[in-house]
Amino acid sequence: MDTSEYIALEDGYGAHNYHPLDVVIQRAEGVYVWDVEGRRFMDFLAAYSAVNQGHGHPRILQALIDQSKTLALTSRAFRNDQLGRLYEKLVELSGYERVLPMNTGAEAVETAIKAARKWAYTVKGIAEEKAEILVFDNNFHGRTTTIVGFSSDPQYRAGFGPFAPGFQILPYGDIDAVRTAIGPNTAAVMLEPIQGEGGIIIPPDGYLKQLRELTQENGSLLIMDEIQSGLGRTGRMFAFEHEEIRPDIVIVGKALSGGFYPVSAILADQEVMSVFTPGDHGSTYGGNPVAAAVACAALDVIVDERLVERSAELGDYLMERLGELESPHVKEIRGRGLWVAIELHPEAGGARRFCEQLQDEGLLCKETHTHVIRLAPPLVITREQIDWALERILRVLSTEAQAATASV
Ligand code: IF1
Repeated sequence: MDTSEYIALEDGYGAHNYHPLDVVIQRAEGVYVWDVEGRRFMDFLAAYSAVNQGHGHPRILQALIDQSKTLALTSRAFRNDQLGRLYEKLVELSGYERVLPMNTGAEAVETAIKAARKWAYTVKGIAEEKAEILVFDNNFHGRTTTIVGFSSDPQYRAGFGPFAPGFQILPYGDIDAVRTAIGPNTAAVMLEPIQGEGGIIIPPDGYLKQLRELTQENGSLLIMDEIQSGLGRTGRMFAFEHEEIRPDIVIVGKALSGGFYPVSAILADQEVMSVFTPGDHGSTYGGNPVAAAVACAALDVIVDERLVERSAELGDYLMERLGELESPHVKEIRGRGLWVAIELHPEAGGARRFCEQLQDEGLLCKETHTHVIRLAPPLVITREQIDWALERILRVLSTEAQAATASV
């Protein structure tokens, strides 16, 4: 079958809940993917930062194979010999005392919400059913009805109500709005330290530190969703480290398994995690032996291959080279580590067509929020591969500019 036949097959039987680029990928390795026609592309999305370690990393693959051959699933009704290893590794890596493992990012976000609410009632002493969690516009924390209930994106909410109460949406980056909204019933403030889907939105310097101070004064929890920003993406193990704060709950996922298997978790100290008593919360696959073995290998790769440092060094290089970009279409270029947004002026007509031109040049990027080209390659990328990608990005954005100018 060729590309169009694969697309017809997928579109003929699947729900149309995505609008993907028309590329049908068949295999992948490192920073590269190949489509069914044998065309090679460089992946500048890395499955939304789930593939920080590069596609098909042999150490993680081997862990998946070995563990799957030995013991795949026991359920948490029994113990297994892999879960404790993952707990220990995450505790050593993060400095938090406890781990609660789940599968998808949304499940870990829901777990953080349950932890914050139960902590609010049993520790802070908020009246039952009165706990409130402050969240922010342009957030993305997943697709469950509770989570989309506090999304500011009309499309994520349309048709899916009624929604869970107990959330207040505030402008992201505006500390005065938090100072006004935080109160005796505030259980927690939850945010992405850098908003991914929102367009790689970096808050004002000092904002995270001010949130930390405000939540400490108020006696509420600070929850960081690091599912996309974490595990090296921004040049630190966790993006909150750019402001040297310590949240009360950290949510991890995606690159926690290097793209091989859904693994997520929340990290917290015993004071928060001890609100969960046996039977409070769980999941059939959460903390299963394959998830644990794969996540251990994925974390080892991040450390042993210095992916955090690479992200910082090569991210600086990428930003420096993008500084050469001369295009009337570009409004702003921003980023941290190997996570960069090229925001276009609305007159450019949207980022999608630039992504489609880059696809023709052999580079796969994904637009976000209409006007932003998101650059997020696997953290194993080399400087030479970045140069290869930059040549195409600079050409497409500047050529397009010439064409547009010519057509005026
Ligand atoms: C889709 C977006 C990115 C996340 C953060 C929680 C989750 C995500 C910060 C939930 C997931 C994914 C979901 C996927 C596409 C992608 C995405 F475009 F949807 F918003 F990355 F920006 N917190 N993000 O980024 O994790 O339940 O998916 O494991 O839904 O289309 P999940």
